[in-house]
Amino acid sequence: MKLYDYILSPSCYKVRLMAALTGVKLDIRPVDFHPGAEHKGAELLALNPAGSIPILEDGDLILTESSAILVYLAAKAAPEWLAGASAEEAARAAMAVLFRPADGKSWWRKADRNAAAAG
Ligand SMILES: N[C@@H](CCC(=O)N[C@@H](CS)C(=O)NCC(=O)O)C(=O)O
Repeated sequence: MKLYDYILSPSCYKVRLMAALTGVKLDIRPVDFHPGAEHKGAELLALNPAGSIPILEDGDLILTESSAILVYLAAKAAPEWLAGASAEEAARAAMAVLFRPADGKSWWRKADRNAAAAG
């Protein structure tokens, strides 16, 4: 799987994190995000007209929303996660998987931090 990646991007970071957690080996394709704005160039706009990264390529499949990419990696690692899961199980799994680092880390990191602060 090829990840169009920028090292300082929180959206790319969470994809790299999920890949590491699920044991998926990524073929990293560095994007000259700054100063080159390569994500606004013809090659990457052809993959993602929204002009953002991350972009994940897996054969013919192109995924462009980081949360969708996390779902894809998690579902590949543990197909039972979605197939046959109850609404409650699916929601609990989504709570763990769908997070935005820019929001101040995932809910489980915040829960750990709050528990430590509470003693
Ligand atoms: N909703 C998108 C947002 C991704 C995003 O904002 N990526 C930033 C880098 S962290 C980007 O490419 N920004 C350029 C732009 O949106 O013009 C996702 O989650 O994948």
